[in-house]
Amino acid sequence: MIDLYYWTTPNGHKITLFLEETGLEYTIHPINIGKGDQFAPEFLKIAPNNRIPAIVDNNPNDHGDAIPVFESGAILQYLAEKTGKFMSSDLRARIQTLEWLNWQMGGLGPMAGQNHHFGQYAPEKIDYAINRYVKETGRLYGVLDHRLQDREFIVGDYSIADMACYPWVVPHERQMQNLDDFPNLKRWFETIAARPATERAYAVVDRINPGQPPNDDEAKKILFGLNNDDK
Ligand SMILES: N[C@@H](CCC(=O)N[C@@H](CS)C(=O)NCC(=O)O)C(=O)O
Repeated sequence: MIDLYYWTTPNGHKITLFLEETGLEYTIHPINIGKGDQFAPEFLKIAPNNRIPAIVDNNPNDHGDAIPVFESGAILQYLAEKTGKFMSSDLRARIQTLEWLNWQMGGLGPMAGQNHHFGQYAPEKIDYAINRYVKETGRLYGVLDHRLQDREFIVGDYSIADMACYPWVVPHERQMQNLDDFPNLKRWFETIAARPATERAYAVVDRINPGQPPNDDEAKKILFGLNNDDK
């Protein structure tokens, strides 16, 4: 049984995508990041960076004590190695999967995250910052589009590299990107969206955070350390 510490955000979706694909048994522990649950001492013991997602694997393959894992890339790699699924054991395919997983973790995720921040949440609209992150998101979409020009998925069969990237392409409109500009990416995106496990993973949102309320002032204070003087 996996305990999943989760909220309904792109990094959270990565892990429900994996768990729904494999059918691993899991229990969701909602961590409402707009209400500050990520700072609870019990959660920080598992996830010292006060960010979701995190897991605890109560039945590790070595039959030892439960293993906590934080950072979505590490979680995907851990689960792929635990199950032997969604990451090839072939030397060359494995390193490519890890390359693209890390590309998402160090590039697409942070740049698209700043795109969301400056485009939607920042109290001040700073053109330089908005343009910088919209452009950088577009550049990264272009890199992925090029990678996908002669293959169905990022590396071989559907893998943790795809699961890491897909949730960050779901909000493409918010990121001011038009998928028609990236035809290979668009085809890949539609293929993954149609997988039954993807539908199940995204259906979790309605159960855990129905209506997905927008971040209100209180949530912004918690998430971004904003107070009234910053507005
Ligand atoms: N590199 C981390 C990033 C995790 C992350 O930024 N999570 C966000 C939600 S997508 C979060 O928990 N934010 C809470 C906060 O900013 O206090 C990962 O991939 O796990």
